[in-house]
Amino acid sequence: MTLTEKIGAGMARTRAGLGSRLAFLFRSRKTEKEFYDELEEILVTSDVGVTVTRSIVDSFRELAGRQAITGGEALQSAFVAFLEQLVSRVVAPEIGGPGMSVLMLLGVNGSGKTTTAGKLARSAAESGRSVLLAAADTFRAAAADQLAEWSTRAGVPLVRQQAGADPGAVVYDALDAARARKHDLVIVDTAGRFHNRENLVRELQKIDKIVRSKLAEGDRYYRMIVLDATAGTNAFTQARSFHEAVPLDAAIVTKLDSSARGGVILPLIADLGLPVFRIGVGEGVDDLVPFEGTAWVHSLFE
Ligand SMILES: Nc1nc2c(ncn2[C@@H]2O[C@H](COP(=O)(O)OP(=O)(O)O)[C@@H](O)[C@H]2O)c(=O)[nH]1
Ligand SMILES: [Mg+2]
Repeated sequence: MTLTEKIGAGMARTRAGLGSRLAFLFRSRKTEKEFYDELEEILVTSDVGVTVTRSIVDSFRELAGRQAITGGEALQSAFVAFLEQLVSRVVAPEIGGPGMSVLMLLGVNGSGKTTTAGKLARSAAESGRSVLLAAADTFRAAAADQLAEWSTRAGVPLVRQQAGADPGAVVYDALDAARARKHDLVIVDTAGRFHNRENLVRELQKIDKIVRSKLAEGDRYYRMIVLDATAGTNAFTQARSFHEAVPLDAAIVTKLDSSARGGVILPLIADLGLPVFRIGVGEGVDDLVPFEGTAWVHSLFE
């Protein structure tokens, strides 16, 4: 399967939901006011969020007016082009550099961090990188076991400690080990829950500080939030709140295959300025693909 086909298949539900609602609207005969009211309604109910929906509707209406496009296919093509431009505003970093790369995955429980760490480890290992996994979710005993399964599946080593250990210590050990054994990518899986929110923030900031203190010249460090697309606008709220605690470089949106809405991608980009690095389109090891803005927009309508 090509990348575009894979995105297309993973987007089947979003296409049947958000995509077909949009396509139906563009084919319908409505007054201008009815058209834009309904466009707004579709976007808001597809997790785009009120602020970004308003800005999309206002800018697109202005653009269509300026170009004197009134309806039907021409209007749909203009909207596709408009969305393409919007999702291309920010570009996700590709991982790698002359030195060691560290990728820290953050996000609430169940968002898909451990699964994503496993999928990324496997694809990086397949492309010849020397990968190390770090089990910094020490909050639940099962968390490191789950990552250990992925480490076996991906054929990459794992650094872990017993449940309840200091997650900062795990990261410290992992970075030392990676440096000594010349790994070029360390993927850090973190906890989505601690005794309370303040504790979680403090733990994540501590891990972040440890990573930064261990970086050498030429090393790269990426902090990415993992978001569950089916959480809808809550996923956006999570991204904003984690971004305040630890500055994020990108987002990974999982479970797009399970969402008929999927619109949360738009406010991540348009409001938070966060590029989308990968999207999860299934539970399998290969079901994590680069986010290609143009392919994503096209797959909505095809
Ligand atoms: N359908 C689907 N399920 C996913 C995807 N990513 C993760 N999951 C599932 O979501 C659940 C929670 O994932 P997990 O990695 O344990 O989340 P964590 O708590 O953030 O580490 C698991 O059952 C995963 O198989 C995805 O892209 N699509
Ligand atoms: Mg986990």
